[in-house]
Amino acid sequence: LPDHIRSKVQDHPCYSEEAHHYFARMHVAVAPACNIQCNYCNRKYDCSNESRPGVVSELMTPDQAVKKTLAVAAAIPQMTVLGIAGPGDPLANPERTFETFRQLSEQAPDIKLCVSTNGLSLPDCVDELAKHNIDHVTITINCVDPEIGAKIYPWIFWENKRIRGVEGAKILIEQQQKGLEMLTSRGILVKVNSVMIPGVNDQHLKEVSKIVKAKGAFLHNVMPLIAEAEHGTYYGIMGQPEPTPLELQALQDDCSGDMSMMRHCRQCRADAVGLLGEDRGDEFTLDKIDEME
Ligand code: CLF
Ligand code: SF4
Repeated sequence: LPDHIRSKVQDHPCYSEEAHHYFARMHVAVAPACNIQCNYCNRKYDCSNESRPGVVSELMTPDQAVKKTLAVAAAIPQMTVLGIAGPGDPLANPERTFETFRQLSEQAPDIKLCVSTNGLSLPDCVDELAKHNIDHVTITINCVDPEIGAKIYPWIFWENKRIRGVEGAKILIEQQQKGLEMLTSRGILVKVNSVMIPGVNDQHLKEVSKIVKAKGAFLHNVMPLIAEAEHGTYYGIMGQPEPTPLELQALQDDCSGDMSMMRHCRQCRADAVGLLGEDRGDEFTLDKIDEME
């Protein structure tokens, strides 16, 4: 890797396989609203942009999030990255998300800032992301074909209107691709997450991988659909099968000819704290942080 990229990824547990053994990340759940509907989502729970559906995070204000981040940074020195990844879409909550980033970039400039989004509002937010020195952005891109998109996204909320089906998916795809190009042209590292939905987009994700690589994405993270019926997601109710671990690995292998694949994702919740796969969030609830003071 070139030096300027290595310095950005070497202590980021998601962008570097190696780093995830040593460095921790934390998420703050400051972003409740969302501007699209994914068929794998249950809005009562965390956004599947990054996180497992089925876990409710403790929603907090930007001030509370900053307080929590500083408390965790003091307690866990390996915590190098603060991410905002839900429970809704961070960029559908720009005031809350950017107020959190603004305070942290002033008060804890050594912590790397990271954000995950469905991409619908991304082009409008690129300037603001660059302003706060956000070097790592994840876009969840499940398709580049609106016909497939219509099977994943029943609607989007766009210019004060709900737009359904192929028309909505087309706008979402255009915004995602435009946001991706804007970020990579500024040298911001982009990871693309894709949810593998058997029979819907599994074959198509190879094409997605090619296209996002050509546009400069750094890493592709193909994650398995989680569709347990008790989460009340559309796919769960419809009995959509989840990929098996072998099917997931085969697709990751197929995509890997085109770009670096992330294979150590743990589908974290929107308030996760600690090494990947570890969740120390319960040690750092707002009540406990108040007690620490
Ligand atoms: Fe969080 Fe995501 Fe940043 Fe990492 S998680 S916002 S890039 S700091 Fe990492 Fe968790 Fe997988 Fe996400 S293991 S779900 S890829
Ligand atoms: Fe749910 Fe996230 Fe999709 Fe919004 S972007 S509908 S919160 S999974």
